[in-house]
Amino acid sequence: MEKIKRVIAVNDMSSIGRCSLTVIIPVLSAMGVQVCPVVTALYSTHTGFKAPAKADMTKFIPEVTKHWSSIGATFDAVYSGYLGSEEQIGMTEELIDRFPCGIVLVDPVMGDNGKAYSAFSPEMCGNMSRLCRKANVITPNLTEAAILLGEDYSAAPSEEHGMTKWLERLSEGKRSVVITGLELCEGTLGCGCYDAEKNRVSFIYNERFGGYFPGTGDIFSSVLLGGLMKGKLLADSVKQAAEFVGLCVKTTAEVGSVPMEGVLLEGLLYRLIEI
Ligand code: PXL
Repeated sequence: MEKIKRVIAVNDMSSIGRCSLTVIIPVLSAMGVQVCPVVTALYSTHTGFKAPAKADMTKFIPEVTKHWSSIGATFDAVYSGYLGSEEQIGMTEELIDRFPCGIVLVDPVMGDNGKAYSAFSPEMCGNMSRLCRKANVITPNLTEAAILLGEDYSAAPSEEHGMTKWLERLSEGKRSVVITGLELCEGTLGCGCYDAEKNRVSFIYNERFGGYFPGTGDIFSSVLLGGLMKGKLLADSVKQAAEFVGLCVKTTAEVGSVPMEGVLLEGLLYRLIEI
């Protein structure tokens, strides 16, 4: 059996709604990766539900990393997602420095559908931009790409040429970039992909299914990371991630499940075992 690789996943645990660690752990485990969570907060549900109960874990984070250093723990990747404060963004930067890894994937979770999430101030968005500089792969959706570039979401490019410019600007010539949620082509949902190692841009289109489901960004980034940790090329990993998310959305929409509950992942995880 091959050595099991492991990833530090800096994210929250939302008990209901299938996002963040409740999807990251099963997805990466199915792909044969050990997830070591650094829990930023506990939520009763994700923030799309009204008034979730929350326990902030900021103070616990340095204790976790200190203990890991004391036992000489090592990791193959760092993956960060939803971070609740400027302080947590700073702690994630420290963690990346403390545990040097070949793969650092930052999903700059800040908003969707053209709007920043309510908890994200302009200062936090600036700090997220700084955190992205420590990554070798970032996976913003179109809303987050616009925020990182200081551009207006409504002025986002609507064709590949303009989107290539956004990908190149986000990469700053250094990091790979995957922009998700592109509607460049009627009836499809696309991803733009800049591979910094190969200096190559590609676009991937999948059939678009109706409805908005929370947590799909987390599932996408997790499958992508799983692929990269298996040594696959960025574009191949993006394709697999987009196809898996598409399958989850299609299955969920067919069943008619409540969108706020996220996608019905449980019955589809077996598909990731063979990837
Ligand atoms: O999937 C992103 C996410 C993560 N964590 C929490 C959220 C959201 C999106 O709404 O509310 C708590």
